[in-house]
Amino acid sequence: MESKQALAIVKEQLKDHRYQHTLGVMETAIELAGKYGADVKKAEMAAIFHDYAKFRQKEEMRQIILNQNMRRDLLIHNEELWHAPAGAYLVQKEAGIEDLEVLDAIRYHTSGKAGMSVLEKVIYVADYIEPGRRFPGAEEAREAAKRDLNEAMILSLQNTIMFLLKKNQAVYPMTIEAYNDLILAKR
Ligand code: DGI
Ligand code: FE
Ligand code: FE
Repeated sequence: MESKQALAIVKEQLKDHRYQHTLGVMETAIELAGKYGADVKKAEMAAIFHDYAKFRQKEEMRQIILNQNMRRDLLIHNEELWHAPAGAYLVQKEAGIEDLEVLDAIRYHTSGKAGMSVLEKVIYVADYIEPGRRFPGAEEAREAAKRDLNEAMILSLQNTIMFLLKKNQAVYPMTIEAYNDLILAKR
């Protein structure tokens, strides 16, 4: 699929602010993929579709998680996590994207996971540092991404985990596993 067609499909699913974020993720993901040796075309596609399900009804996403035999523990954790795995399913079903590497980059873009591929890391980090992101820690992760993709991953995960802890929220096990995996690999 051409990126122009992909963008037109996604634009219909998103509010304007979220579409602008998607354009930022696309631009950043293309840059990171070139720098760190991921497939640039796949990075572009995954970035365009990564938030495809962001505005779907909670109930629809809950049914997808149940019916597609996804991890049940998603349902007891923050609903913010659901649009990533539900999105991977819907992008395949509704937009006809069949590339498993692209679908997995969408699937894991919120939770992260242990043993992420370079493409998955590119999308995770691009989502965190795209130019529209202004939250504390974004600039630090942006600087790290210029030097080392894993360092940028670690900073993003640390910030997200600390953000959740400060709000007294649970942290999804796969997010902790992503963090531990990267930290332990440094030793
Ligand atoms: O969809 P976006 O807003 O672009 O970004 P995202 O897909 O990374 O969603 C991030 C939100 O998910 C962020 O506000 C934190 C929230 N969240 C809730 N529980 C968890 C979580 N994020 C992670 N990584 N792990 C959690 O357990
Ligand atoms: Fe997202
Ligand atoms: Fe996003």
